[in-house]
Amino acid sequence: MLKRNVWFIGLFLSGIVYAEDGNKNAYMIEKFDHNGDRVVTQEEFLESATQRFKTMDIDGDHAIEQSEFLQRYAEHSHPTTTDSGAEVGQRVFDKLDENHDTKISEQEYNQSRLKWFAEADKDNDQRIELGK
Ligand SMILES: [Ca+2]
Ligand SMILES: [Ca+2]
Ligand SMILES: [Ca+2]
Repeated sequence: MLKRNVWFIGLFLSGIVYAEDGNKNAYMIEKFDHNGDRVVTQEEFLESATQRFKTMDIDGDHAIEQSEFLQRYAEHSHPTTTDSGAEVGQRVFDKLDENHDTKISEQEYNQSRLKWFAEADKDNDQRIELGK
């Protein structure tokens, strides 16, 4: 369950909608393949991560503070009856803030992004293609 949430979080942060496991790669290609070769390289992926980070870093200090994160999260999340958006957002934030300094640094952010990349890159060739 946690793993599923974490994957959802990754999709949320990248601004794409939730996809079932089988369609992950298709969604990632649709979203991150900038040059249209149906392959997402690590560079293409991190480029998008950097853009996204800048969008979330409202005051431009190269860190996403809790308030910035929760503000963005509230704008995009759809709270359910069992979980308020703020609670979920807080959990996501804690997960991303690996050194617990109440900020998500660009490094922490990129690290988490690389985990998504690795998870989707099943044949481990640093490229995301359909089905591998
Ligand atoms: Ca490409
Ligand atoms: Ca900031
Ligand atoms: Ca941190």
